[in-house]
Amino acid sequence: MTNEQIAGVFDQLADLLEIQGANPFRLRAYRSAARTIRSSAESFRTLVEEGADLTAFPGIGQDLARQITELVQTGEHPKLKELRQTIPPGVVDMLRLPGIGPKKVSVFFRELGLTSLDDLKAAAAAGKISELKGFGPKIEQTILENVDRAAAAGQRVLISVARSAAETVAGDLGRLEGVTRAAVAGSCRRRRETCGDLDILVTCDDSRIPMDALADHPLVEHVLQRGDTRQRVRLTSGLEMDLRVVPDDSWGAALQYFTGSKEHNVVLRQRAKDRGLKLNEYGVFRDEQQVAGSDEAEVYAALGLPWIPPELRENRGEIEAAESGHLPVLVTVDDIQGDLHLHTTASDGTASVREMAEAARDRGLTYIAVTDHSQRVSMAHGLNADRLRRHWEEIRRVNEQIDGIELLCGIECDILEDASMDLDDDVLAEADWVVGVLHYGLNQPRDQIMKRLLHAIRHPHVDAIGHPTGRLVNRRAGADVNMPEILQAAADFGVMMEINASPKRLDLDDIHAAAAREWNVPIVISTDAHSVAGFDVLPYGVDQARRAWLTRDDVANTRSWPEFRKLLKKR
Ligand code: DGT
Ligand code: CA
Ligand code: CA
Repeated sequence: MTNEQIAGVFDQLADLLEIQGANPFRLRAYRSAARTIRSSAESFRTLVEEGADLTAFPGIGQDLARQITELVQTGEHPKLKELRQTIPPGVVDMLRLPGIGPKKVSVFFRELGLTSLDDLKAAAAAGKISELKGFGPKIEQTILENVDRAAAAGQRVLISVARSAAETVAGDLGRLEGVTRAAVAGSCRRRRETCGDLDILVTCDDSRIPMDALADHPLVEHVLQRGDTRQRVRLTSGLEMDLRVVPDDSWGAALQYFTGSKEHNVVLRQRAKDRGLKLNEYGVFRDEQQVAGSDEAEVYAALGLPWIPPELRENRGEIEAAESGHLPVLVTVDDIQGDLHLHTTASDGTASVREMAEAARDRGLTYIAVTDHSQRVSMAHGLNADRLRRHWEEIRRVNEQIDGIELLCGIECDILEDASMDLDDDVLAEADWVVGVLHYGLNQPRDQIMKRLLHAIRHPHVDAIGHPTGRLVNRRAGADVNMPEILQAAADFGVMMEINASPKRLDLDDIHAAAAREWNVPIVISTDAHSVAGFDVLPYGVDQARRAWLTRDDVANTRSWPEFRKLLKKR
């Protein structure tokens, strides 16, 4: 069981208990445990197997520790199983509707006996919802408008897809006459690896201007809801977008509120209360008097805090760090000097060594390692020893001819299913840079996966582990890796860990990259470019590093080649 799966069980438990009307303290305990488990770099499965004391984690007491242990050992949670038998899965689906939480769902289920979105749709169409005590025609309307979509929904999109749509729309709205400001908020601004929907904010005296323009925007399929200051649309891609038109003097507060995360906002709002203030999307208020609101940094300042970068706003210690003046100075795209993972026509890339080198130089890089595939990846035309040595000669030749960038002879070498390397030691010894990777057998049992990774890390010529878990965002869970053990070995043997910047991979993820920092393992952010355009994914890797709290120092390829070189184990 992965941490995500364990956390998912406790989230479901909380939802079901809430529908059942359970004690709010118990719900909160389950949700907070889910959050702790999800944001831990240590595998709870391993901790249980090793008999570790789970109560050392915040929010996990004796009872939860026992539940986690049982869940890991048996793969089942008896209470969840029992709840699922009393509350049909279709009831839980109703939670996907906007504005419908567990309390309302519980009324639908218990008072009307509705057990699916279809039931709910029929009840709303028959006017039965607005007859319920405490429910009005507005809720009925919302249900009818959204129920079909909720039945189809649930998919999150990659940050690359989200950013491109959100920034296009925000840019276009920002150029409208009368619109003074436009920005992307929500998970997209926090640069989460996936987004559930997009959130856009604008300021304009006449809210009809941006709303009409959005309704007509080429990326928009149709308008789902329109109010005085809020509009929800569906893009042609299926992704949904919320537009909010906010007053000028609330701009900063709205940006803060709608950037989230919800967890970060909850803590901030409590902090405001503790200081006798009120914080909402309109500003910070003392009594009825606005003390901040037009500027986001002023909102934080009113709460006694410096501005916090959006990537950190997940309630993972950023408010405490801000309070004590220990916010990290996060790495930026401009800090990156070299790219240590890319392909050419020698294996499965589309550009030559020279074309890749020139493109890298145009983007301001001062060195690249050309790392084509090794022979095992036959589909990608992987290189055997002979072809690799000839390829390296070509790289050296181009390196002599070209100015302004240093080319390194590298290889992306497979770590085979039996834990041996795909090329002989004498070949690897000749490389300037070796990235060891798992491509095949990702479903092997943990012991074998660990044997492979540890063997590569201890190998005298391996410099870094590329896309360490092999996961694909939204598509494939990574190999079963005990990350702390890997990081300890990497620290001991002087091996770097990659953040693969491809938005499909982002591997290491934010949690694991943060752990690498704790273990003092240098991170290298690489594009894995297979074409000239492939270099453009670099910002996604840097954003992931920022979400992991990494500074320039933590990222090895912010150094010049001579400085970077000093970090390599074989020098
Ligand atoms: P997503 O869309 O699932 O990728 O994640 P977000 O973070 O974009 O969430 P979304 O779109 O539901 O809401 C945007 C932001 O609005 C969210 O990050 C924080 C704020 N927000 C939404 N609902 C609440 C709430 O109930 N309480 C608080 N404090 N903030 C909220
Ligand atoms: Ca969102
Ligand atoms: Ca939203």
